[in-house]
Amino acid sequence: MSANHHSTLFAAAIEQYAAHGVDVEDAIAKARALPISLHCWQGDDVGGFEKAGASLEGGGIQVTGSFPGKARNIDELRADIERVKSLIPGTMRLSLHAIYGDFHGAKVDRDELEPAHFSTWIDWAAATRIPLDFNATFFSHPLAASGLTLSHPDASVRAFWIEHAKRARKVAAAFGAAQGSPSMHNLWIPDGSKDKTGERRAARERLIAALDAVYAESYDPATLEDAVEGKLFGIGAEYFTVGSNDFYLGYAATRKLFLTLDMGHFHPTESVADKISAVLPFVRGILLHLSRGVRWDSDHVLIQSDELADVASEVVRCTDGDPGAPSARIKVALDYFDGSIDRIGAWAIGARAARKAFLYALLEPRQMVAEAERAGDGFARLALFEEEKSLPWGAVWEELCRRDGVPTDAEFIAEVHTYAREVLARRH
Ligand code: RNT
Ligand code: ZN
Repeated sequence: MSANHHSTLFAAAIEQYAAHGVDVEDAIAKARALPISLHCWQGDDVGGFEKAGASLEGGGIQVTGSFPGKARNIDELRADIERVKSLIPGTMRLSLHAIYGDFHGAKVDRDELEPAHFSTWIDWAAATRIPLDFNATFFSHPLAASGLTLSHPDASVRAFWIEHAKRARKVAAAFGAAQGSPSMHNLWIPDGSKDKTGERRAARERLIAALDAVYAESYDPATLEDAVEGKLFGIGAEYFTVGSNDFYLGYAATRKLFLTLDMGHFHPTESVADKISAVLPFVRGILLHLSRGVRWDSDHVLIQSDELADVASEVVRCTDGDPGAPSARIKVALDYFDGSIDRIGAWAIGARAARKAFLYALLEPRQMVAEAERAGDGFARLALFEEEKSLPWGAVWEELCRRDGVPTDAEFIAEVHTYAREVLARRH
């Protein structure tokens, strides 16, 4: 579309939204300011750079697909992340996993991790202005192969993973100190059982004790925040998941941590959007893992679904209309992986969908909806929710892309194809 044609449509959109009590410039500014933490693991199918000792056995993380061009080393992954960032408007962060350290080929076991293994990431983050978040890695390791880590009956196995998690928090705190904004450390463990177990209570008691050891040391919240992520089930752990959502809701509430809500970690008909206002009063904050479950926890590429739109609207409502305010107690991260299509394109489709969803939510005629609600006019309220869907938000999205110098939807596919041809095709 020509720039002229676009300006005409954008001007019309401003007017139409104003008639609905919505300030388009304000929505653009707030959508742009919301930090979205890009997950590093879409770039290499959750492989990481820890060669020796790695094992894909156990852990419930599964990536399917063997599309060519995946990042094979840290330089390629960083180049890919920078490319993806150039395809997304607005403020980005990056979520690293512990297995993505810069180990220079050395075997560094998980209980030996140091901030020094991430010093080149800290430099990269400063140079690219992408603040870092972090995740301890409790999968792809021989001591996770049994499917149990922090809740393992063997105290020495638990001790190994406790040490890993403590060190991961220290790495995250080093990120936070260097970047001047807290690094979010998220903890997810695969622990569970394929079949019936008499161990539910004992396993959960062991997990509580292990987590208490992990979080014993307190850090300045200006450098580190901690989140715990539950799950419904995993592949190979269909019957019992030690760290279920109920478990972590209680744990986060009593220990004043963030609770991670991953959109793929619930029964398919459960509404994650609904959980936000239910949980927020009781926990330190919420970390969202935006994802798309398809039948099971499949981590499909995020798209503009009703579920995502509902989550974004609830985030906007629960942050008083400013989800990116530093004081907002809801943080947004991405978590999906697909190795069956162009990985850069997959990454960017999801990140763009996330930004779109928040822009759309910020453009919602909230005042008019609230007025209809106060007046007890349920019909008008529902009609407004319907009307919202045909308001010209696409022109506002295009404007945001243009201002940030990233491809518009019409340019997006060609941009991804160019990188595939010029860069990815050379990786054999
Ligand atoms: C797994 C969790 C977890 C992981 C990442 C790689 O079910 O969702 O967040 O996807 O840490
Ligand atoms: Zn997740």
